Amino acid sequence: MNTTVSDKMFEKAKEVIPGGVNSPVRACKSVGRNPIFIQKAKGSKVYDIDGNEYIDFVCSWGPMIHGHAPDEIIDAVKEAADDSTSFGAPTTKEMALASMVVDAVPSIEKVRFVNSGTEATMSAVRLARGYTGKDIIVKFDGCYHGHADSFLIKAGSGLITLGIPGSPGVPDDVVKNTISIPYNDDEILEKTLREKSDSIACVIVEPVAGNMGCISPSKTFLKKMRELTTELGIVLIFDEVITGFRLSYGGAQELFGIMPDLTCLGKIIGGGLPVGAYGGKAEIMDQVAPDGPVYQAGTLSGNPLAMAAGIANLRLLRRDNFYKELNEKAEFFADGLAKAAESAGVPVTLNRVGSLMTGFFTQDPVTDFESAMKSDSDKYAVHYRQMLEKGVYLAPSQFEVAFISASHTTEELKKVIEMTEWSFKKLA
Ligand code: HOZ
Repeated sequence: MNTTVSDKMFEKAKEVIPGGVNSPVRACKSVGRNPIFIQKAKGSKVYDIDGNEYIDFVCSWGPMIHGHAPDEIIDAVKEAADDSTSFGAPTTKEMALASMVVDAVPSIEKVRFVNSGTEATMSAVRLARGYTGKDIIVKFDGCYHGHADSFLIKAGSGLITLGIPGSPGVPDDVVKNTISIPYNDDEILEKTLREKSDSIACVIVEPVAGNMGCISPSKTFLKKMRELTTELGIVLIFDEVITGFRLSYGGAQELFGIMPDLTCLGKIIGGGLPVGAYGGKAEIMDQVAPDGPVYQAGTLSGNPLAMAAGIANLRLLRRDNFYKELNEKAEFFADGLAKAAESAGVPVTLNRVGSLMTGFFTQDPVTDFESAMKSDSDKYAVHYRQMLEKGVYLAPSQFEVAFISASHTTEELKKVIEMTEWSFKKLA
């Protein structure tokens, strides 16, 4: 595989963009090679600027649940663009998408659109603080809620990938208001919430962790969290930026039957355009300006192209058996990968929830940040490079998830399982 043009472009990009990328994991540092520059994508395939073709398991980190460039979404965006790309004023499109979100997500009665997942979580936390009059937020080690100051403490995604514990530039005064505790530990959760309930505004959690690799919640974790937060007057926020409209049409909350007070969304609701949203109980959402005193605003919020793409994306999800078929495909793939590891004699723990999965290079169960960190990232790096050579585009980090889309065919998945076995055997 020749990536000479990508390599050249990366050198040029580094002259004008920090690290040559607009989001750190993309620089591929932890997998020991230069990133490939993508030219275009269709269905399950991405094509780089050297003309190489890859089967894509990054899927733009989640939004492309139907694969790349479905006609319905492209047509909707083109049609919307003909009417201009932004108004900074109310439109019927934003009302239509809001209604679809309210109908779909069980706990959301009202929703506000923003431009990214980061904006959604940042705004939801401000709202929780405004609503409760308390300051402290509780998060979980290895969960990632975007890059707002309050969340960059023992965070997942790029920070765990690059081994960064926090970030310079986040004032101590902000850090002191964030408590980060282990994922899936009911005891520490209870102790923390009971001890500090008078000052805790909210608990924010990824109901399935997707930024330290895929980690499912234990049977009791979310239930306990819901019971405690209700009892102690703490707002419960589900960050469903990854899981929303992915694990089911109503997200992880519908799958597990646990209702948060506020939900953050992004990725799929924008069909690949920049969108985030936060929503929840009307009683809390009515505190947002202009109805209430909690301020949040944005020129491009509810942008007509993004709304059009989101509407088209959600419509496609309502096809009969969509999630059943997607999850079956993912199960087939995960089983195949686990068998490939076994046959190659490489210790791999395969975590999967619906169409999200991660193969951790460790023989032990991965249930939290600490156990995720035990996986052999160097092995993952070699595996990543070997698979790329064979035309498989994986996330350039051990601590991200693989996304299965409706456009991945069983034939393709079989082929990738075979390549994985080949790669694992080389590793062994
Ligand atoms: N940090 C996000 C993935 N968990 C996005 C990475 C990117 O877009 O580069």
